[in-house]
Amino acid sequence: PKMIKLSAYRLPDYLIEETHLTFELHESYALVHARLVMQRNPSLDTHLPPLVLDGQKLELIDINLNGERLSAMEYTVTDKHLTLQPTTIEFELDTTVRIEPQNNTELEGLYKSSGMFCTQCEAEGFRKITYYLDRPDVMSRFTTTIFADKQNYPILLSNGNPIAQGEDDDGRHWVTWEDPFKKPAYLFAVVAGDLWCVEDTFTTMSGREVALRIYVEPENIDKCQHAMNSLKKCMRWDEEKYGREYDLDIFMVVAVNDFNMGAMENKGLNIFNSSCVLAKAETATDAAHQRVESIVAHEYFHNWSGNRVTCRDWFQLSLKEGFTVFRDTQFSADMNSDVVKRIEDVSYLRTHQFAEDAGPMAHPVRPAEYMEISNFYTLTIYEKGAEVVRMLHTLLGEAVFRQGADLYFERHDGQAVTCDDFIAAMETVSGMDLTQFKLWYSQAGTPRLVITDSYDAATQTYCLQVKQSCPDTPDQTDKKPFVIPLRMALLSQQGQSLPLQLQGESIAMKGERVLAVTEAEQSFIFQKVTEQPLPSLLRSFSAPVIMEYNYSRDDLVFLLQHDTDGFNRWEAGQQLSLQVIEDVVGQLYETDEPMMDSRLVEVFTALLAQDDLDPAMLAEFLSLPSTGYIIEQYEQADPLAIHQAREYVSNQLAYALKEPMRVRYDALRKTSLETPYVAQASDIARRRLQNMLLAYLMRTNDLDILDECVDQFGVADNMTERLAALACLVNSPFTDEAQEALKRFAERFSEDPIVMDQWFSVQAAAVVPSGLERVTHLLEHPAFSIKNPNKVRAVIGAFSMQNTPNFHAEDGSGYAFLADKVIELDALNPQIAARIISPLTRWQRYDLHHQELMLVQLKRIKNSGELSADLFEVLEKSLV
Ligand code: B3K
Ligand code: ZN
Repeated sequence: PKMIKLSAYRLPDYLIEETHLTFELHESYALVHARLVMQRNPSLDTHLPPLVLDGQKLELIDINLNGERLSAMEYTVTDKHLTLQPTTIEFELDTTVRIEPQNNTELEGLYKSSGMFCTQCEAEGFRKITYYLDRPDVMSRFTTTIFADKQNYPILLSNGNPIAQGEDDDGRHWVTWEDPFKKPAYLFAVVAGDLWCVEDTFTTMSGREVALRIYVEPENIDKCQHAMNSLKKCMRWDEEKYGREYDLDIFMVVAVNDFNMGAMENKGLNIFNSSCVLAKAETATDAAHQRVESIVAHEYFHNWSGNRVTCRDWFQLSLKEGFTVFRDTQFSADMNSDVVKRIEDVSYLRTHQFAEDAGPMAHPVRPAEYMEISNFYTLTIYEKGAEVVRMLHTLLGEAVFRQGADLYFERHDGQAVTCDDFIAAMETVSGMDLTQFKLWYSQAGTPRLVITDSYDAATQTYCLQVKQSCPDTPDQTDKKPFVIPLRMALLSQQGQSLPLQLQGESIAMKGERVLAVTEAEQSFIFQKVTEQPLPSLLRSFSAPVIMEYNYSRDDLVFLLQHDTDGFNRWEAGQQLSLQVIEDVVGQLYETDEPMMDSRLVEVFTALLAQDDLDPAMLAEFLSLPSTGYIIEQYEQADPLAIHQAREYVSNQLAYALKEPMRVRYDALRKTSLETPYVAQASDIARRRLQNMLLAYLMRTNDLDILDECVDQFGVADNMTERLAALACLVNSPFTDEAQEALKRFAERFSEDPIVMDQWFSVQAAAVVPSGLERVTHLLEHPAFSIKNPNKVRAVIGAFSMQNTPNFHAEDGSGYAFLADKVIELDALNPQIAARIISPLTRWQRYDLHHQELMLVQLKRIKNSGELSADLFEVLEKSLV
């Protein structure tokens, strides 16, 4: 496979004004007929170069140009292209191709999932359906007719509005859909199946009534209400927050079981991984409910940020993804708790995106090149991209940012544009020059901020010295300084925010402010600072950077209790816990009984005793940094020692805090028993704290608590409590109770694949001896299928991402297992293979012993035979 470069972008030679598609769906094949109304791109000269259409895995049956069948001499077909010579500026091209959706295991293009036909076209799947100019800057008006057996496929859907339908004598029927909006092929979709739907309506801000439909397999019809509620909420929110109104008369969501990602924003016909739509109390956890809410919103928001204004080319992917993730996080923050949402997002970013940015696949938010675009649907494009938009929001302020968004949508409605166009709109409304800010789009790697300070009591001046740098990443060295918004406050000894007046300013700002760090080294001098302050820095994580400031542990304890910024309270606690765990990592090489800094127990005790503390915040404060995050703090991590130290600290906390935790747990559990399940913030917070306390308490191996846990597992009316109790049992030494619970769970939910995914992953992630053996057994379970991405993620993904002691086993068996599965998967579904391999690609983060073991497996995969382009690119980059 060859590198595709941003610098090689050229306008398309031809445009497709209209696209008329006919699908004839049969059990063993499908015929796709395409009539394309085309023209030479009017922005270019009138000479007529060869027309090169994309097409893969297609069998060309018929081809006509302007109504005349082409002879074999008049076109050429390769495994990637169909080439022919137009003779007029405007022309019509008709093709008929034969494809085999039922044998499509890649789940890209047209494929079958649980008896239904569905499509996934982004990024380059449309070329597996028909010959086309499969690039986002070719936008066309689509009409689509689907023919299928009426009995098996009563529902036939595509984008836009249905305009005609009919029945044939042979038991087949058809429906024609017309999408009035021009769109790139990646937003095309068809669905055919035996589906039921939940219906509702939404009246838009201008008073138009929109029909809302969620289509699912009949057995899931009782699990759609939460998604429907979420949809109505996010439609209203987008009107209120961004002034964006929905534009078609119908909005459809379809749930499919076999899906490579979460969901897809096809115009008017979103297709979802069923795990991201279906949710009800008995089967879905609180986290799953929140995921449904945010993904429904994300896909809906794409209707403007992605569909009405789309990307010129795939290098601009973050234009729609970063912005849309930012929009969905704002929405979730508004629906739930903004601080908790920020904590969750930052934990995820720092554990996973920072790891990506420090590894061999590191790339800028706007990559300069790629081999396989599917590999670039990354944490960097999505999450770091959202952070970049968030920084703009911070620098411009809410009101100006909104003006910029309005201008962007207005200027570019109906166009395929670039990240520069987005920034240009923000420059116009703010009057700011964002040239330096744009380095966030072109420079990869996580910037470091090192901050020191000094206070001079005599002059009452306080100086913050800020240094920034960014490590080298593949193909990038000597990076220029970024624009880093540093939100900060200065706290008095009592924890009050001091007035902030920089030298040269005549008035002081109260509370907090945002400093714009723009240079490699920069000082900020505050005047009239009446006492030695304690700085609260990078509040709400105002930039995606690694910040170092040398707080003492007592400072951290103070900030955890008194900082006026909720996020920074949590952050102080994370720093403290991290230091305590790191101490233990060091000591474990010498002794089995390390000494743990008592301040952690003391401050946790104080927090537990504080009655007025929001349970959601308390739960966040009591969670130790994840093993993955701790690993990221080391140059060369010893994953087993880190796991052991984290376990040790957790156990120590559990024993030390057993009494207050038990009292609190009992009270919360009682409320849960008395309160019917509602997936709303306050109840979610209660259950989260309750489950966290249960997990700590179970560490004490107390039989009385075991009874409580078994009871919570058995009587809970919701999956949040049930699954948490199951996880506690499975991770405990009480194997009989665990086995019994697993058995009962499987009996009860065997018919529900999404619930069974949770049953699989709880076991795959269990940090108990012989974890690999258990996982190998799970693969043989009748409910497991390697062809289903959710199952692969639930078993193989959970094992390699969450099961530190077993995946990183000293003998390399965990790595060999993952390598075997990657090889097996690559032949079926390259996108999933290229994703699931990622823990091995992070080999440089580990100690030499683990590095060696990982490299052996990476090389074995590389030499295992013919690889997909997806996997090839990942290996090529990981093995340099
Ligand atoms: N845009 C899709 C992602 C498609 C990925 C294809 N490999 C989902 C989303 O971000 O909304
Ligand atoms: Zn998206």
